[in-house]
Amino acid sequence: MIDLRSDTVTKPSLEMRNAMANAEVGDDVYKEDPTANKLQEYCANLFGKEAALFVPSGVMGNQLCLNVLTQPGDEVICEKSSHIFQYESGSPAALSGLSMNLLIGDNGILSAEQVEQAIRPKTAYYMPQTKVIEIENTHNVAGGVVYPLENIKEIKNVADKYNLKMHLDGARLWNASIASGISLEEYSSYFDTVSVCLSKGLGAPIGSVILGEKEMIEKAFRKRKAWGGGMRQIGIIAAAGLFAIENNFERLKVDHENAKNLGNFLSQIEGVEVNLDLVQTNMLMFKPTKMSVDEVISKAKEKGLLLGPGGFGVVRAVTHLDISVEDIENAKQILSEVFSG
Ligand code: TLP
Repeated sequence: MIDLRSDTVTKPSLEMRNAMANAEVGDDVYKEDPTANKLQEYCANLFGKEAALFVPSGVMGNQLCLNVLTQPGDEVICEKSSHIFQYESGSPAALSGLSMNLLIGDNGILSAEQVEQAIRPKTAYYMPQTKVIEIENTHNVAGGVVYPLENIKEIKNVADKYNLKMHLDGARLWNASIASGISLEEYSSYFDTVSVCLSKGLGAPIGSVILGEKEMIEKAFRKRKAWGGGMRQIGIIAAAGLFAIENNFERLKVDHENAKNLGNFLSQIEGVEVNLDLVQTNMLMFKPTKMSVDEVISKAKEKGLLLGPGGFGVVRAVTHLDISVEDIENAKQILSEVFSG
């Protein structure tokens, strides 16, 4: 099976497993796991933030960040197809009592003007108080689109003008950085809190890291425990994260080339629409015009290719560490058979 459903499906390599097996460990609830501490320090440094915290998942990372930046009844401005709104089980409301002010972006990207217009007036005491602006880089549902730095800077200016906090869902910030050449530190500098995943393109089996000022991360540490995320000999998985950053970050460009290669091929097939301008990282969204999304997914599966549904009536293919150039060639063959009937 060639599995292009997500970059979360990668399995740890032998070298990664060795790093995990050899990790020094301790009880992280006492903050005594040397490998988790090392990963956190390493990431704080890499992203230019005061502190970092290892958390079990991207969802927990985002939700902890939103929680420590807000009070119940506050509002978060975000894009309508953002992961925090669409795919996190209503947690902003359920866990932190937040409402979401949803804006429709241009392929996931918000403009500063749009954001500014959505901010609640301070004088309207009966409205929710706008507290946080959230953006997602790369933007998943838009197809792994890289947020233009200009928009980020302008949105940050708006946040400063109204004294709002900024949160970055950087599940795939690694991909954005490789595609744009903009450092992780530069991207992070515009945000109060950042959440990045180790278990996506980097290929670790578990884990995310959140970053911010010491005070925020200390609050998140307490909250992580309260939400049942206090872990013990966590070095076993933190070692996989360190290994992943050190060995699998630069190579993301291979995944990007593979996605482009597949995108170029699909753009020439009848019955498929692809916007190649949006194939900027490791994702590819394509719209079947003569078949349903489900039909394409099930026909491809019969032939040994796993695909998933994208956000809005499109098929999603995601390239990753366990996908070779040969796999892409085989995927092309399978897709040409699927679309030729
Ligand atoms: N995304 C998954 C699915 O939930 C859709 C995927 O296969 O792409 N932020 C973004 C932008 C994400 O894409 C994801 C996962 C998360 C956060 C959550 O990460 P996890 O699954 O580790 O909680």
